[in-house]
Amino acid sequence: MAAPHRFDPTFTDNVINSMGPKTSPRMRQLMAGLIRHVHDFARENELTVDEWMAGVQMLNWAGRMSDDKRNEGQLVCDVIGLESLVDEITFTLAHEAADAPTATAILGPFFRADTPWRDNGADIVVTKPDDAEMAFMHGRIIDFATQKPLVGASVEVWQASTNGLYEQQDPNQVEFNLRGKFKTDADGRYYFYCLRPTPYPVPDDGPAGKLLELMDRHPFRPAHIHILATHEGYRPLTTQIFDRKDKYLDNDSVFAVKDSLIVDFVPRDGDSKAALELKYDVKLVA
Ligand code: MBD
Ligand code: FE
Repeated sequence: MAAPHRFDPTFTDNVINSMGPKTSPRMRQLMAGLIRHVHDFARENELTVDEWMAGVQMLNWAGRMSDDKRNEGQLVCDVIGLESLVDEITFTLAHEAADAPTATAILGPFFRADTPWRDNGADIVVTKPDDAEMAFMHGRIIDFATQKPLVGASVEVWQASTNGLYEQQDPNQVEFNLRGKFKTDADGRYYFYCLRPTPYPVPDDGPAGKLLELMDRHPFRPAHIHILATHEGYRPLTTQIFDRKDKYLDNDSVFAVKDSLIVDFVPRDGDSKAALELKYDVKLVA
């Protein structure tokens, strides 16, 4: 009997069934799903060799562009909403309870694991842009179940400068500018000076930017500050907060905005370092 034509869906079953017995159940499930969906995608769209090869070249381009300062593969996932979708799935599975703790948001490609500790009250704006609007950010890390403050919890923050660049993208910023890791004090509080964040475009000189252009989409993200809060015995929380005044809240190029993560910068009196203030409490779940 002749082999089934490749258009025939039984071909897909053959590929899936070629997995051996040592494959883990989860791997088998994920690969079966992935193979089924990409085969269906190819069949439904009558994908040509040229179109498939363009996709391969985009993946290779993303790989070539990626290093410890740039995670282009992640950015490609971001512009098609995949990191936001898996973030939402993970959050929903973890918290079936109606009353949710602080919402999560995607980590994004500019996190640095080696960010230095700074003392509460420090200024993360080491390279100060001329057009900086300074803000005093403060809040508490709280146990979601008891609403009690958590002492000695860690809060890591990072943000882009007003020129739209994170420090690792910009040779004119001091290393670790606009990043810091803080420990909550005896009242569970953290506090530091930062910039009022400004909207900026995701890097669009690579495959993610090319995809955006081909889809006739803009690269802008609303102004945001990244937060990673951790405490022993609690689920680590990765999130971002967004300035309510931003014009890109409804069309973030990486689809990360959630209503509960929109915050208000308010005027701050009597502080020569900052004319604005932002209070943000983070609720962790054990
Ligand atoms: C960013 O700054 C970011 O936070 C995300 C999620 C994606 C691209 C650039
Ligand atoms: Fe970011």
